[in-house]
Amino acid sequence: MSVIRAAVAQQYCAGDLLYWPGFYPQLLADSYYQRCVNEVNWSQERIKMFGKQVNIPRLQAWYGDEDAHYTYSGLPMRPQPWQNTLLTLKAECELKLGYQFNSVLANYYRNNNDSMGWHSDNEKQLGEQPFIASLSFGQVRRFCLRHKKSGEKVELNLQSGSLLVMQGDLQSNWQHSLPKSKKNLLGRVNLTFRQIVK
Ligand SMILES: O=C(O)CCC(=O)C(=O)O
Ligand SMILES: [Mn+2]
Repeated sequence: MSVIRAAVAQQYCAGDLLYWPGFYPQLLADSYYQRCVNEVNWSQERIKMFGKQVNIPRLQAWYGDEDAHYTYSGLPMRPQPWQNTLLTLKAECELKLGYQFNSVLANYYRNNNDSMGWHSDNEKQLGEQPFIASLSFGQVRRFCLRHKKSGEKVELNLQSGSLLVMQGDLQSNWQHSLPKSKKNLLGRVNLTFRQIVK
């Protein structure tokens, strides 16, 4: 059993993937969900696909320190200045993990048709071994991992109030995605705190 599969099976930390399903209790997670939906300055980004501009299937927002510039899926992102709820959540992750973040990519999946395709967060600006803390609030969604060489697949249901950490060689060896679902689903907010290396 790979380290990553062990981490998922045991639902605690092992290797490059660490997972705390109940990092926040449900009532607090519900309240953070509402606050993020209402307070984050969401936008509908567009990307070029097969020569045509299309909406990406979710809303997004990028917040961070002034100098934390980032390009994500070919989209140059200028950070918005930090907002209170995001700063609180960042501080709580930093305290738990003993690691500092200077930016966050916020994703709002409005329903089951919103998704994120297969990718690795392996942009140069994240350094050799990106350390990413991912908070989930709202609808439970399936998070999939696929090994780049062997094709091995691992899935976990990201709970509301959960904290997932991706670190070490995870981005070098694996891709991840958040697939659409056929079932009607409510909204989910995901925050991935990152450290942009200057
Ligand atoms: O929504 C998620 O859990 C994944 C988000 C993600 O992979 C990203 O922001 O790079
Ligand atoms: Mn990602």
